[in-house]
Amino acid sequence: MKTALITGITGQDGSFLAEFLLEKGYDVHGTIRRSSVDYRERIAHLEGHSNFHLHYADLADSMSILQVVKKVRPNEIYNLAAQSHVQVSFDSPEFTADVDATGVLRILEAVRQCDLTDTCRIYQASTSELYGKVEEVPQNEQTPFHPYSPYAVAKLYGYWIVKEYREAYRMFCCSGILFNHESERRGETFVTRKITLAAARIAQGKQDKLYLGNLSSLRDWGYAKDYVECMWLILQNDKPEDFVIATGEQHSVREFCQLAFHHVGIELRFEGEGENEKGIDVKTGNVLVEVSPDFYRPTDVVNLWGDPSKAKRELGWNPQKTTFEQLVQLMVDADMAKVAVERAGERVRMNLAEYLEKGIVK
Ligand code: G4F
Repeated sequence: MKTALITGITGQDGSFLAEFLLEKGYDVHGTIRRSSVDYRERIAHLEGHSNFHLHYADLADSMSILQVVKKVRPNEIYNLAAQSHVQVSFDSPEFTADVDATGVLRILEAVRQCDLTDTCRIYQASTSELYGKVEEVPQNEQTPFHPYSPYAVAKLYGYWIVKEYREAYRMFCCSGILFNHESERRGETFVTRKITLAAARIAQGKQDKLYLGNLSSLRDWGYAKDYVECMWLILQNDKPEDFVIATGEQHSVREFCQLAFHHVGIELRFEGEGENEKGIDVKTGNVLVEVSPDFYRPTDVVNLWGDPSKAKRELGWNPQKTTFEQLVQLMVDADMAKVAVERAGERVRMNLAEYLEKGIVK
């Protein structure tokens, strides 16, 4: 039985990867951070599984990383933990650098200090944000990097330190350069989830309007569940190499929005430009989407489009397993159900309050 250690196991990718590896028969260990608020929602269904174990550790704390690596002695480490929000990195650049840059070094050094360099393979969650102010479209493994946010600069260090340890110490460590990957488990402040949740709330009368930033930004959006398979394939390869993971298809934020609203039965027409652009309900004429400069970034990456040819050819990975249309549909369906459950809960609470007031129930 192989043993895997996943940092960031409570996140979207970590939870999908844990499920994937458990199905493959792995003993799965994950690191979590101490917090007074419960953030284990995505992995709650796995707790209690005999091959699933959690440990307290933090990428900002080298001793905690060293201890968990020493205890678990994993065959594979998937370093998915990060401060992953690009806009937040402008407000917390130092924290982002500590976790997303130095944190990678802490993992690599822990493996070295525990004498696991020959037996432990390491996957580093790298990002298409490295291409930033893009110098080529579409982007592949040879495209020059031009990071364009504190997040991307930190992740660039992570990319290069992995390459350095691979060459200096012959470690099997690789970066997956992942383009945007979304799902029903995506955090609610990333643009796709913000849109699908708002579309569901607007359709069910729980929200009036959605405010977004740059509607023209272009992304290559894939399904996170498909991407974790590729992370695993990268570590099963004969040689340690870096791979672009993307769908090879590009869409704008505006297009994502139109498709999401279409799935809840609302056709949107966009009118105007820049800050004055609006998404209007074709049937009612109501303005449902507006632009707010609050969501603009000091520097924004606007043209990401990945070329997954290498992963397709060398790993046999299928980048189009879930299409863009299917991705939007499954996210909207999940949020429609979530909002419906919330509304049902509200109705029960309201009825209960009324019954208590009238003395019908005590
Ligand atoms: O959904 P986003 O916040 O994702 P972003 O910045 O592309 O980063 C994500 O993908 C990267 C992979 O390429 C990861 F490395 C990273 O960790 C993260 O998972 O924004 C996508 C685009 C941006 O251009 C942003 O300016 O959407 C634009 N946008 C427009 N309105 C918005 C909004 N983004 C957010 N979060 N919120 C808005 O209201």
